[in-house]
Amino acid sequence: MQSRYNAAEIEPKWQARWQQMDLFTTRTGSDATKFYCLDMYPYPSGELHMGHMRNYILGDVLARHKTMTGFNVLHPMGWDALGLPSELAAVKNQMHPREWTLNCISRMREQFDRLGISYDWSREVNTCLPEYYRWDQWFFLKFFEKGLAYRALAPVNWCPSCETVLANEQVIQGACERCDTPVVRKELEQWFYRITAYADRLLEDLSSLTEWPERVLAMQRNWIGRSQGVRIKFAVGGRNEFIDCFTTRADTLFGATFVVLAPENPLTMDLARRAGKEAQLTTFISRCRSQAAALRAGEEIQKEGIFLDAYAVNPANGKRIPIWTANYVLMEYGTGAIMAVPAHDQRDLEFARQYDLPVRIVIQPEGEELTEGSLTEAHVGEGVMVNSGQFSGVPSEKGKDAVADFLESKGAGEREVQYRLRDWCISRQKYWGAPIPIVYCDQCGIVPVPEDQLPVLLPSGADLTSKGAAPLASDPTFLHTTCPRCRRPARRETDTMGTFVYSSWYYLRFASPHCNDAPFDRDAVRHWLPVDKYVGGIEHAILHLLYARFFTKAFSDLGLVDFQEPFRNLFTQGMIYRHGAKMSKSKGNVVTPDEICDKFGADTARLFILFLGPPEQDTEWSDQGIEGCHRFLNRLWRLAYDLLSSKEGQVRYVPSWREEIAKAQFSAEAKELRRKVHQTIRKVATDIEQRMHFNTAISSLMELTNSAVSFLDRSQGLPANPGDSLVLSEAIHNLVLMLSPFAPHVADEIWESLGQEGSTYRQPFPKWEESLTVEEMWTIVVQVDGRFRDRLEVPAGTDTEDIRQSALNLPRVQRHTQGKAIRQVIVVPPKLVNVVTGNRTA
Ligand code: ANZ
Ligand code: ZN
Repeated sequence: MQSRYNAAEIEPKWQARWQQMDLFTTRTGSDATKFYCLDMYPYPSGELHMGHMRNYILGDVLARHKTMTGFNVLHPMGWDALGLPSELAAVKNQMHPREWTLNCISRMREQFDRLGISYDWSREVNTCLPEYYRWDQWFFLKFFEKGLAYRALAPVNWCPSCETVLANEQVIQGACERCDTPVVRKELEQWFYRITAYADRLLEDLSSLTEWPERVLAMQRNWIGRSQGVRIKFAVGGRNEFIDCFTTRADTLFGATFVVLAPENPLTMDLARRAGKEAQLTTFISRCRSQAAALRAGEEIQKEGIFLDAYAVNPANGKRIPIWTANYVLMEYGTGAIMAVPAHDQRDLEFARQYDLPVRIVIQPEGEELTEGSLTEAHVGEGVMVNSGQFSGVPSEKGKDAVADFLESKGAGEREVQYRLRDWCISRQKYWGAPIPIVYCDQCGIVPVPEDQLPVLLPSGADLTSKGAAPLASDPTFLHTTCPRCRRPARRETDTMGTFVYSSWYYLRFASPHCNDAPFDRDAVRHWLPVDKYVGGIEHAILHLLYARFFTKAFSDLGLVDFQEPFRNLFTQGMIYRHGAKMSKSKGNVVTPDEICDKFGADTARLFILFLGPPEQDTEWSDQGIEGCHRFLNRLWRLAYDLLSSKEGQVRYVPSWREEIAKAQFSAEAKELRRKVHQTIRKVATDIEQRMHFNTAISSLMELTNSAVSFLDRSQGLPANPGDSLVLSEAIHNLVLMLSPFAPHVADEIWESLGQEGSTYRQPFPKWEESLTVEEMWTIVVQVDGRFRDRLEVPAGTDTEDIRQSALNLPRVQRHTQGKAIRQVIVVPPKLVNVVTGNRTA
């Protein structure tokens, strides 16, 4: 063994060895319990920084630890290679997206390998290859057959000068990122996946996800946004026409003093026309469109509206109430119309005050008497119904049901459930995606491409920056085809699928990545899924996870899988900040793994990112901390070196310690070190398994190393107790194995120097012996003024001051010292405490 730790030498050596040994190839046909450890795959940006690496190192430590504890582990990696991020980066770098992406992938694979991540590369999945995306097209066809894929008009961002559709990311403050022209909204026919058909199941099954962070469950619940309410019919004055309003507060119906339509509601234009306010409404609509939907529905925005010169009838009391249109009512939610109850809804109140509309209190909070004139804040809470005809006196919560029953019996309303969740638009008018497998024929209409003609290949000849709606339309050899049904000339769909489509099922593909007659092999998926630990960023808490859950449920309905939820346990890691901002290339504050590897080596990089803090929390990067982690590895190396090179008769490494240690005699210090070894094993194992708190696990390894080093320092040069050598051998042996998931290269190198075979990865993770972790206790006699009063139990080695305090706190001691001054406390560890009192205190 060399005296100095040299990461640059040992890391490439072990990486090559691991490859020769085929160490990370998943074992198939093993009867060990399976463990599927998945890290969210990256999109190939070309450069992973330490912020990204936190994710992958966390997953790697877990995968390695699970392997060492006897599980059969699947730990794969792939590339989210198709979609807008890659296309934009490629265009910027003036390369074809395919070439750009493949370059990035090989660069990033090197980065992963250089850090010693234990991926099974034989299962690599790359979504931009036709062998992958053909299955996205196949799923599309299955969904289409089932009515889960459909075409509808939907708005896109359109740059009138570039004549192209822009992704949201390409719109900078309302203008095109390329030419600064203001972006307009344009309606296009696009493809949707009907995720709303699964809204209820997506919501209900959240309760089965007991190993997901509560925060993520809440975000999903909110996104789905289930509301239970009533759809109430308001007759339009003098006509056989109704406005449906969705409300969650039927109990406030008597307080509805006007109706508000969304500006985009078709009825709004109808009424405006009759009122001769068509032009006014048109300007109003375009002004509303420039306000983001989320803003419009909020309370902050300045309320604005137009009276439509028409009246509706409140079905509760037959009163005539005016019909308005206003910016704060959205077309996309509910029915695109509301009954306004200004006394009990803040937005309605602000609107009513602005346009001088009546406010009518119908819910009185308990113990208060609200008055209409002075109301500045709506009372949105519970109370008792007032001014509500036959319902007056009913508590508002009960009133919701009572009014709903009343409306249903009159045929004036129906209970209804609304969701905030919208169908998923999968169409992109972009090049770098899987073409949607549809053909348009003048005779036959919309014709799906037959399964046996898949994949519809992405043409290489398309002009990426072409004018017109979609780049694929610029390639005539792609665009023109024959109708699969009638063989007449037809046109292909030119939209491609968005990025989220591919990532909705990649975790299934890893089970059988080379399957070529199906998206995945049923048995392999049955064996490996669901994912046992999914590690990734909180930024995917909503869309990606929801889409993946939707795919799984839809696949289950198609008979493709036999489970309902793809990810059993989810771990969301916190972000890395540096100089106060999230680490990212655009902020210019990244630290690359290569910098750290060059200077300190991969093992230090791995340890450091884990040592920064609890992995679920956001953490600030610190350049100083790295040195500390590097020093720790040096110290451990030195310990092994000293043990291996010390002379006969001194404390030294004994390869056969395991056989001898049971019957050996140790010094008191050695006994204590041994206890520390077993306590550390227990701490590290539980920190990893129960909480993924790798930072505290690493601290314990550092402490144990320090204890072993100072023990060795103290005994060096002295004639050795043979038992002490065995304890130090046990310590170094377990340290190296425990370190293996965290810093695998140095662990394997020391392992080899200790004369052991192969890689630590193939060794069982250390187990502790509970009996050896127990602290020895001292039983101390406690006297007051020389007379026995009690006994005190403390862990052996407790310091004098602690013993003194514990003795004084004993109830029996307190009884005998009460009211007296304490002159002196004599502590004689490990046997005696004597409390000496003086005169009575005043
Ligand atoms: C009358 C009412 C009285 C309301 C009251 C609230 C309080 P959630 O829980 O989010 O589903 N609303 C319905 N459709 C809307 C739309 N398209 N744009 C803006 N607001 C809309 O909210 C349901 C409530 O949001 C509904 O209940 C409606 O206002 C409003 F004291 O109706 B409520
Ligand atoms: Zn046809």
